[in-house]
Amino acid sequence: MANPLYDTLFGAHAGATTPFLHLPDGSVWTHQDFLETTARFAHAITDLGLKPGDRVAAQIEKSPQALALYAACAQAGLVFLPLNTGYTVDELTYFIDNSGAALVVCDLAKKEGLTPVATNLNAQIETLGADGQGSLPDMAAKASGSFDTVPRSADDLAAFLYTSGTTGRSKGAMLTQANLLSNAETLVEEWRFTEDDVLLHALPIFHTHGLFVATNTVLAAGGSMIFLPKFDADQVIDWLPKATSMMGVPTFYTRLLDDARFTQDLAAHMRLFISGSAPLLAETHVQFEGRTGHRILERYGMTETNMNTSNPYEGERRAGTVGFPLPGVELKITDPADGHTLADGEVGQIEVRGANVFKGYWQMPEKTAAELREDGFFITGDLGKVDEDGYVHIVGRNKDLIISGGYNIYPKEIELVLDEQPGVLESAVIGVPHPDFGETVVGVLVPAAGQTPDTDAIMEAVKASLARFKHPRKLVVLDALPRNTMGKVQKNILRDQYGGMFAE
Ligand code: MCA
Ligand code: AMP
Repeated sequence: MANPLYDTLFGAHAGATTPFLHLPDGSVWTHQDFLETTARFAHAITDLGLKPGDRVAAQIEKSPQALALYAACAQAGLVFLPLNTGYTVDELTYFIDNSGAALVVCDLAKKEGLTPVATNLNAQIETLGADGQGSLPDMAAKASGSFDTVPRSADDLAAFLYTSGTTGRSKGAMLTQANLLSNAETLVEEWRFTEDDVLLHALPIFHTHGLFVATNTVLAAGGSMIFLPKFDADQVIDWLPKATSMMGVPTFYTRLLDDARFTQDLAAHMRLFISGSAPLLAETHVQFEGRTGHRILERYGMTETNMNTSNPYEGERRAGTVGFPLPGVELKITDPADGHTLADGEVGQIEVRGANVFKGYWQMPEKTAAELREDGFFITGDLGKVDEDGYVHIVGRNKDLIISGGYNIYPKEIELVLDEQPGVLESAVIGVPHPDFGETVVGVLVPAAGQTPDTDAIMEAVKASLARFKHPRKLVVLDALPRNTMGKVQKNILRDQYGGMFAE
């Protein structure tokens, strides 16, 4: 095949006049409409001089055109680098620099702030707004609706997704065509997606969940999506009767359960609700079944690996577990100390291997070597066990990570900002339970000798450098951080102390 990803997910639908995207205003894009826009974008980008393998960094609002930019990169053999729309210029500068992006696509409102960054880093800059308008679509409008697909092999890179690390420096996870395609094809089978499926899509499209798990799976099946700009309970409730399936983070489901309009009747037409990106409380699972008669199917994945495990489509979807390794994915539980494989029932680190596992971190060979073993097993940093029936349970994390509303937040990144603030000697950032987001961020500050940190000024400084979802929801000032005899900060003690802060 000339370009496996493009040909299978997109090209396969050439000429199809069946719906692909149902938009909130009631309009519909057919598969063919989408492919024409894709081809025009592919012309526009290559006319700018980009060559296969170049990176396209995109911080753009969700729209059909934004999705077409992803498809256009696949068609032109470019590496798509989607970025959270909440990232600040500081954060974006790192991604553009580290990836060596040749083109930055952003909203018009962000252009002024990003132009000096792009210029310094020798990247071109074009705009694409939430309404589908901008300089890139302007160029695309003049181009042909057909484009000669650039040949690629399954091992070529298709996307970079940045994921933070324990050191606070984000790493570009390099995902190949085969990584994305193998996972999409597996999920179609496992979750029984067909061309009759209408997926309610309310996730952002700059992460694995919304972009690959949701979109690629629907595309591989030839189905369609109700493409909402974001999760909004009113819109989801309006559209749910027209959908057959939905994917979401646990916050979607707890918010729906909090709404009296969300009833069994409303969900009667649905065949499948899927949850992932963060732990779904067993209590939510049970409540959801009581309300709708549906058992949520929980699955487990990572940016580096796409999806690893899933509860069964047929068979028991067991609350509090993430099901079984997907076909083609090997999973083992190992001892973090020496890597030896542990017996079923024992808790250790989760390692996975398969065609889904990424190629490594962009230009970070040491970090790649530390997490991706030579034999192909990837050390996820999650702690878990396999029970007597083969279900995988995630019981904790061997990495300092907070998951808030499905977004990953690495405390170190926030601590680095807090530590720099006037009057602060040091800081520790912890995740505490939150009724809406699952977990939320709390910053603990230790004042420098004789000083009183101005927490309002510190929050302002945090705003300037970090995306909103990473901001501490509370700052606490303490005389000293609890430490063990090795001098390591005991975050568990802080979590115990402040864990009830946001209790309902
Ligand atoms: C928005 N805010 C948040 C979050 N989202 N703060 C913390 N955590 C968040 N997740 C900010 C808003 O900017 C706002 O700031 C305030 O919090 C309240 O916003 P609200 O209106 O309640 O939020 P929202 O816009 O409704 O968004 C909540 C959300 C959204 C719908 C849960 O965060 C979301 O769509 N999450 C999905 C993330 C996702 O796709 N993760 C997949 C990663 P202010 O107070 O200033 O107004 S991929 C992954 O993890 C792996 C591969 C996997 O397994 O899938
Ligand atoms: P990310 O690095 O953003 O791709 O997030 C991946 C992390 O999200 C995993 O390493 C897990 O810690 C977490 N995760 C994803 N799905 C689940 C799930 N169903 N249950 C618990 N944690 C999950």
